[in-house]
Amino acid sequence: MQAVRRAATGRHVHSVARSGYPEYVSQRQDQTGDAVKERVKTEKKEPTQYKVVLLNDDYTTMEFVVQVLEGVFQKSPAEAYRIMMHVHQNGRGIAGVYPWEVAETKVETVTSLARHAQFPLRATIEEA
Ligand code: TYC
Repeated sequence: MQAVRRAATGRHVHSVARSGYPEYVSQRQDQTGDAVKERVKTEKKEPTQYKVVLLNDDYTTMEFVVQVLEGVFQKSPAEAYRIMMHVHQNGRGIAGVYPWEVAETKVETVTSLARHAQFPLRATIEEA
């Protein structure tokens, strides 16, 4: 019994029966002549990766956001500018995807840098 699993919650997992045919192939005959019924499992799995999402505001300078993206999220100057403009125009954007504890630390670092610079810049964590 094999299973093709995807990380994250509530997604379909297609298991493969002993016949070698995936169970989502409806009514295929296996080697003993038995029909294989359609069965699509939905498993709940804890995500292993988390998105750090940067939020737009009207006061943080574009330069500061670019500095944060370069310094905290290890983006190149061009990529940092691209992400900053995406957040500016769309209200939010992904700064990076990390394991939980790394994502948490990045958010704390952004919040701390922003507070010291007296900007309201915020970052949040979402399931990847
Ligand atoms: N909207 C800000 C400005 O016009 C720039 C900005 C971009 C702020 C991204 C926050 O996450 C942000 N100065």
